[in-house]
Amino acid sequence: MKDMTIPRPGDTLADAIRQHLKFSLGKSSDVATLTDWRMALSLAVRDRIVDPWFASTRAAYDKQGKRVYYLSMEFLIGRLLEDATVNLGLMDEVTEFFQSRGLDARKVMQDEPDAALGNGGLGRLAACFLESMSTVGCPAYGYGIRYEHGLFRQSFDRGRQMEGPEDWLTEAHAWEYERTEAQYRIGFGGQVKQLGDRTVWQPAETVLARAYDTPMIGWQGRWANTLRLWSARPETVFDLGRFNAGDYYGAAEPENLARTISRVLYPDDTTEDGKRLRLKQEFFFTAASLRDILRRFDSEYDDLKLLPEKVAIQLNDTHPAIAGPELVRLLVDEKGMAFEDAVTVAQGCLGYTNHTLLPEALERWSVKLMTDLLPRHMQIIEMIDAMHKNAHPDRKVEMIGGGDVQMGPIAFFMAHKVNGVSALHTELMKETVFAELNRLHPNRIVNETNGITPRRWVLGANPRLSRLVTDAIGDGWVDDLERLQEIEPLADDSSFRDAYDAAKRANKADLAAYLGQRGLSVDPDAMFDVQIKRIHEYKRQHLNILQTIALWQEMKDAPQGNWLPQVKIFAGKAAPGYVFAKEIIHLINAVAEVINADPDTSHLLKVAYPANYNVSLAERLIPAAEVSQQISTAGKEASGTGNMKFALNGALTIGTLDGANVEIRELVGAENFFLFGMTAPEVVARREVAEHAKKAIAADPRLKRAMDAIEAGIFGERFPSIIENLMGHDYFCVTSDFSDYWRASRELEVAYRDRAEWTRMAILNTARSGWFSSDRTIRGYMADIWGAEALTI
Ligand code: F58
Repeated sequence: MKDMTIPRPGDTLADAIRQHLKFSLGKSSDVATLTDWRMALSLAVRDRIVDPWFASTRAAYDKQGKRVYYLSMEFLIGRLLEDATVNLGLMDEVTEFFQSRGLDARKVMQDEPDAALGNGGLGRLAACFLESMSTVGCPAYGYGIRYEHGLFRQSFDRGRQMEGPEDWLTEAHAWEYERTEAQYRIGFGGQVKQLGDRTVWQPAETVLARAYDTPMIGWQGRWANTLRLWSARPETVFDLGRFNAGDYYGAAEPENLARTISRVLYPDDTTEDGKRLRLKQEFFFTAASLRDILRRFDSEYDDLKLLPEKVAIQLNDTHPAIAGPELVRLLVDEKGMAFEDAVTVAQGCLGYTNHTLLPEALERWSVKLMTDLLPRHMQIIEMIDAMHKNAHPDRKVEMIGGGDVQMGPIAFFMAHKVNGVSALHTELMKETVFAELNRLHPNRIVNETNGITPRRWVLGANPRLSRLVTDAIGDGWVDDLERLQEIEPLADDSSFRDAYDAAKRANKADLAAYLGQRGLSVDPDAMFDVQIKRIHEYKRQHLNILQTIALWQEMKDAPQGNWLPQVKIFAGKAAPGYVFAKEIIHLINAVAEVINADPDTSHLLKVAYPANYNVSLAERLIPAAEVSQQISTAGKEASGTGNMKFALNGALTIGTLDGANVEIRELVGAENFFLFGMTAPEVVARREVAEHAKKAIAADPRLKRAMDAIEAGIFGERFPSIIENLMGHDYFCVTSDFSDYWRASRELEVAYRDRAEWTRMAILNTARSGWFSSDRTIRGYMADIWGAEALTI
């Protein structure tokens, strides 16, 4: 009879898993597949989130404090099961349950598909923030798009990147609750009419935004927030008239068109159609989120002037920047507020985070497209621009300029705080892209250096290191990461060092086995050197591979030399339309093929490029890394967050003074960091030197020889676009930084050979990187930008 009961959190987890297997999945344990077990476990864990989730929602209502709304086009969450299990402290129970059935709990958890609803750092930051907001008890909602297809699946065909669709939703998924009642009508196009003194937007086309909620549980189940993702659906599902007339395809057209909006993450925006769809996506989720926010506000308060006191809306980059004009539209056109008041209220609510200074990444939309798709918003943008010009007649900045609507300046003006994501980046924002706006609005720009959640990136991903730390200092570090400092004295304790080393060695063995299953055998005793991130010229994976070629050439000159065996690991995707980045991938794979097959050196040097980098692969690679490659052209990487994950997991950084590398180096100590390369101002100056690349190549015979080898076709093709770029304008100064990178790489090898000293440095990296917890970052946003208070249940 016991089997007949519905699983409740009061039951043991084992009972709940068994009951879900039977009643929710209709399977008996003798025929259950891995996916059945994973779903049964997920549902059992999910049940345990519901009570804290309800309690958090209730506590936020009772307190009547400020709620935070984090608007982001991307949430790169990866898998949720392990995170939830870790946060609820259920890992041991789960491991035991599956062990008794001859199953490996980690394998069960790895059956979950990654929710890859993001491109890279920006999306992953949003996911870390969701977890930290729950951990620190910040009442918050994440708002985004429920893409049917997340970031594409990467494979290689003769070394070249191929893209396939990622179908995370076609696999069983346990975490979301569809909210049929939370649905809004979102319009596009049409006309703006004046009805008496009221302005009315009459859209030509409308779609419905339907909410799907995923609870995000914090550490120890102390609080749970909601990630609310919008899915687009048609108003009329089906055109029966067309169907009856025999037009079967046509009958489904309205549905197809509507669903396109939430079909894929970041469609190619190099075509006019792509741009239109992207802007539609941005407005779609922003408008639905604002309506939802106002509905919640209206249910509690009746004075809209209170909005800034109760609502903080954070714009994750300019992707949701249409929130400014849309909020003003809602307040003026639908709530009857005066325009100036509406702007003030909106500014009081909005904050804007900038993630890049790269000019090509700053969003702008043609006036024509904006007018066509969002005619009322175009009028409001003109009014906002005029208001700003009135207040600052001498201003030298445009919200509408060169035929384009500039989303950066709009987001800046409509926000009461604008933040950069590392100290250096924030200073550069003030000096470059937002120099003029900073002059007009001093004190608006603040810095909030990025962070990462230690629950996923240390406790979950690196259980061996976590156990070691917890044995030494207790588990208080998990939500108070700066307590890692307490292990600092142990850096001088040889038995702790041995244990730390053994944990790293075991992580490396796991990774070696993983690479082995993918056809590449590597020696787990070699040095593991890792560069994982999106492939981009400014991140300079080509600098790394050039150095690898040069090293290989020297090894080949003297294979009997005292070389340090090493594995160079790369992983990352290139945007499908980014031809140069795809050439870099092709080059790395081509070099890997030749080097890995070279009998003279293959015991010394291997190059690995596992395909389809995602959050789950990062969780395997980072704990096994000994060297963290953070080698961007100074001034170009806004912050980086991978750099923090590596340092915490005891990899030593070789890097430039860029983004948060600067702060990492300050904290871990210059002597525990391998610095090289030009500073941001030196890069700017270097670009002014005539033929700087040619000069750099001529001055470094190793670099010349490596480039000659590529040109000579040693790696199959000759990669002319890369060679011409490097010999030509070399905007990212790969050639000029090469010599110093070579020097630092060799110094790093010398340091690595002294095992005790290296491990000491690695321990110091772990001990001193606690500041990079995203809990600290979130508390910074709460205090400096949101004015939100932490709550408990
Ligand atoms: C990244 N930006 C920054 N953008 O490059 C990185 O330095 C920073 O640490 C991180 O944000 C978090 O602040 C980033 O990931 C994107 O992925 C764009 C999203 C929209 C499409 C183009 C890429």
